[in-house]
Amino acid sequence: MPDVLTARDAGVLTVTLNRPEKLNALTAGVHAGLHEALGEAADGEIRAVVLTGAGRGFCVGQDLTEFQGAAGDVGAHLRATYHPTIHAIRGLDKPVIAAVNGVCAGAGLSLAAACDLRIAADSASFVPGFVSIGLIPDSGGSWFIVQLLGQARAFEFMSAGKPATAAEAHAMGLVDEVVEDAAARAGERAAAYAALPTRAVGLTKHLFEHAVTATLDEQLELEAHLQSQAAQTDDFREGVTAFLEKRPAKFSGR
Ligand code: T3D
Repeated sequence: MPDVLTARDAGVLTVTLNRPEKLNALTAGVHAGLHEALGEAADGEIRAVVLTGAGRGFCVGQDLTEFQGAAGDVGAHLRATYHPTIHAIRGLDKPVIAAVNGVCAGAGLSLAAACDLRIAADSASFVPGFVSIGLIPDSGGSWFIVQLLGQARAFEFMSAGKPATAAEAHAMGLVDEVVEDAAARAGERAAAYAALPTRAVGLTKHLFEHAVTATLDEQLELEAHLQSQAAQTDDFREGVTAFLEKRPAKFSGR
């Protein structure tokens, strides 16, 4: 079986990490599969993406058996494998929803945090991971988790190495929803996104990403620039026409 599976349902692409016996630990093979799947997600027919794990784990980060003996140049490994994955998720102009079906640790936590939304199963757990083996948060974890939790809480959570339950993760702002079946709920949320004006959703993602480091003037300029693009879409025309005709809009994603 491939290390990463993809399935299409209408405009939704579900990407499943598929090493259930190792709780979907990340190997070179998983990275390659993930890059291919995220490439497939760029297809214009896909309007929302769900990322999940097979079995009882979401993802437990780096496969530590690859670190047996000398770890080698870990920085180079991160640049070559993890960074392109994180950039692919953030650069995708459509929402990526993490369905955190089970344990989520180390770089698996970074992967979930890089997504636009996180839906957790009530049985899921969140394990900082890195510090427990003498490493620091990587794969964007030090950036996304600060964005989500704020600096003080992020430090407390990531430096203590203590796992959080799904309920605790929700209380601290790490996950958006806790439900019994994360994959089912993420599928519902993705289907709802797939019926929205996809270009506007994607441009909003880009705009908010930029806001993290921009000045007000830079942000005002980007809003004006991207609004010009949004106003050129079929979905903008449909949205206005539907409003004036007092009927529900039917968005095509174009
Ligand atoms: O350049 C770079 O790559 C650096 C990047 C580093 C980024 C990182 O991700 S560092 C952090 C790596 N992750 C961890 O430290 C988590 C390690 N795992 C655990 O602490 C525990 O497995 C969990 C708390 C997550 C879950 O515990 P439990 O009791 O539910 O399951 P288990 O029995 O420990 O694991 C089930 C199997 O998965 C087991 O295999 P086995 O013995 O049945 O054949 C276990 O060895 C395997 N597994 C779990 N995590 C990993 C793993 N195998 C390889 N690598 C793992 N990270």
